[in-house]
Amino acid sequence: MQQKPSVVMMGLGYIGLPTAALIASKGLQVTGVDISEEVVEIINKGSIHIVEPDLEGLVHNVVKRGTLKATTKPITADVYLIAVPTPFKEDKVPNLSYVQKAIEAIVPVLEKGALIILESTSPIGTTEWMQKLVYEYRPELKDNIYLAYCPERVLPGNVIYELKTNDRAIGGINPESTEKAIEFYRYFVTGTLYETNAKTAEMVKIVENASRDNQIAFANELSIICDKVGVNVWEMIELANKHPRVNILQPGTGVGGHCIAVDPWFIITNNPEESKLMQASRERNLYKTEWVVEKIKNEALAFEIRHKRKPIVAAMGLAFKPNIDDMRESPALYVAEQLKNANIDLLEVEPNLNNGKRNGTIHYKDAIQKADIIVFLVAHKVFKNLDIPKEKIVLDYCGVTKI
Ligand code: SAJ
Repeated sequence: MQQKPSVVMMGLGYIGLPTAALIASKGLQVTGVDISEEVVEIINKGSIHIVEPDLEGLVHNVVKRGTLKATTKPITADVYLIAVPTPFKEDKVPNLSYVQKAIEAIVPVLEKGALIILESTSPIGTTEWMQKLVYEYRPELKDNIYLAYCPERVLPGNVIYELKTNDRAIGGINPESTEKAIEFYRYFVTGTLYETNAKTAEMVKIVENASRDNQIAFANELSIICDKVGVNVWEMIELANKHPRVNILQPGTGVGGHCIAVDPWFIITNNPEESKLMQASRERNLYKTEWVVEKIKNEALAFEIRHKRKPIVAAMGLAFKPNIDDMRESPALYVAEQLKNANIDLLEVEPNLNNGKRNGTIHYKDAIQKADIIVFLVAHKVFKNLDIPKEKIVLDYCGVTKI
């Protein structure tokens, strides 16, 4: 029987850690590498530093079994996976320095026949750039190592399940690399593995998120038009979606998280003339959040004029999307901050937060009692079917109270 390949995972964050743990659970020997000593220490104790359902138990098991070990330096392995951040600077230019550092850490221990796979969202051409970088440091390895790009496409909150079951697009710098990478993913993915080339796979990842951004922008634009003409946007979309070929997404407070609001820039920055629609979608979604802030401020002002006192406003939900506690790039959090900056008396509610993650948040039932204006910013499950006294003003920007 063929021996299972040894694996090094560079980056133990939201994608790297679950992927490393899943691979280790299939009996492959995985060395997880992270620049943070603290993260390494936490993982080696069988614990985790991020919030993701089912992850802690999985990490605990594979660490105990000895198939996952965390460290700050890579060792020689058959397969190197790179899942490090590719953040943006202010000017929206992707920052490949973490990928570069990962490659520089790997090259001294690389051996002939190794396979390097990049999973981080990256500009088109990054895998070829990685290849050049490796050969610059180790010219003798030219044509003797394999490189491929295979984007993750898992949904935060459902990562473990989707890592196993999602189909994947896998693109090598040559057909041999693609074939090697596909063989590797077969160890832990049950979804279909589609062969392509590196550039296509890189673009697929960005386009998936850009496409969702575009579709949400359409829904958000509809919500602004509906508000002006006096139509209930939620009812209207529900009815339009009864058409067999129409599937409009849901409008909201804006687009948050670290993927959809960011990834379109990976294309826009290098192709500004050709990506006008993507830019417009991005701008539309950003504008939606500002529009929500203005609507709430206007309502508060109207209340003050009517009642000769400032209202108390409840911000219901701070996370970037329903039923999670993640507040990164959250439009709801942005709205709350803007309202506070405008000296509005604000009660913050985020039922998914563990104690201590944000000071001053209160229970949603208390907020409903105390507030004059109740603003729904995130459609958390617990906000459905709440009993809200008739005299309260309700502003719903996420459809949780629906029709
Ligand atoms: N949103 C809306 N209306 C909708 C759907 C979403 O306003 O109808 C908002 C959400 O509230 C949130 C934002 O969009 O603020 C993004 O949420 P999401 O659930 O659409 O996506 P993410 O950011 O959690 O994960 C996305 C996923 N990509 C796609 O669905 C195309 C996921 O599969 C990717 O793996 C992930 O980005 C990533 O890492 O790139």
